[in-house]
Amino acid sequence: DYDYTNYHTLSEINSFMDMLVQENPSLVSKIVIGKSYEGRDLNVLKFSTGDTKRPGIWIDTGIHAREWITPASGTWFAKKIVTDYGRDPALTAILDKIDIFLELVTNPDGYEYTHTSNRMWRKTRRINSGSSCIGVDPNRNWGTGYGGAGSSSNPCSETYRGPSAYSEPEVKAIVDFTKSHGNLKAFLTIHSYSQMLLYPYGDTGAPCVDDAELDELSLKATTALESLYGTKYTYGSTFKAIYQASGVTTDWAYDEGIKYSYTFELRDDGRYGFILPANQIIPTAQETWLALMVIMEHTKNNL
Ligand code: 0X9
Ligand code: ZN
Repeated sequence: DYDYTNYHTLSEINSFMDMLVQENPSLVSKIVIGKSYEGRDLNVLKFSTGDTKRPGIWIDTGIHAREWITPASGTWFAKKIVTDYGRDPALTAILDKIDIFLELVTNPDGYEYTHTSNRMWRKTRRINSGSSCIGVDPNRNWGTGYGGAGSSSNPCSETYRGPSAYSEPEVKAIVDFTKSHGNLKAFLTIHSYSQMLLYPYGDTGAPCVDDAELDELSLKATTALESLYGTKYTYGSTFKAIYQASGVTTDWAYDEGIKYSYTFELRDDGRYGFILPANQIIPTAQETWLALMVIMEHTKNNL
């Protein structure tokens, strides 16, 4: 059985996905939305209780390779969904109307590299022409605000934006999937660390049209999260709450018309940072799930 109290390699997470599908074939399926730069499958779990084309909620974890707590939490979410469907009325009501798409290891080349070579790797593993530095920041590579302040043109930078918008196949695959789906209502991208809930925009201090609603929903979500173990979260627009960042996922998703676009920054607040001890995986996943449920319920009530 899968051990949720430890971090896992890419191949272990891939086996987890296949097992989950095998054990819950009427609820879970696996979609391959593309291939990574190094040729690995980009796997997405689809949770769906109906065969008609329903609205969708997107969740991705592991887009930054070293943020191990995020795919670890994501696997726990996946198990939670199959356990709670038909038992928890709130989740059941969501899944009776909406499909959930969960990409656990959004940057598989980078994730593999953090296990084999450098635990602190963040970016993709693209070979940059004209540079000996490797990789692009997949959270600066999106087309909205691409190239702006809060991203770098230097391939050696941790926030290198890449040669062009959507240059990274890991990013492009999500763009293509989102467009072909055409009906995503929430887009939740999970990072660590800082204990924050962030909404658009990142590239400008100007509030987005839905600023008031997204702010109020952030309060509800972080209140639910804090209620379990007292973990303190701050929230706000990316630009105001954290720093200027352009070409980020949520700015793109929001401008695609997906109103409920949020970035989570999970535990902790810096004591361990990216190297969060494994004994915090389950509590982190449990508390985060409460916030996700608040956002998913709100999404369901506002289709
Ligand atoms: O800088 C980032 O990419 C994110 N922080 S992290 O330490 N996980 O790298 C925050 C950027 C805000 N993200 C979005 N608005 N999508
Ligand atoms: Zn990150």
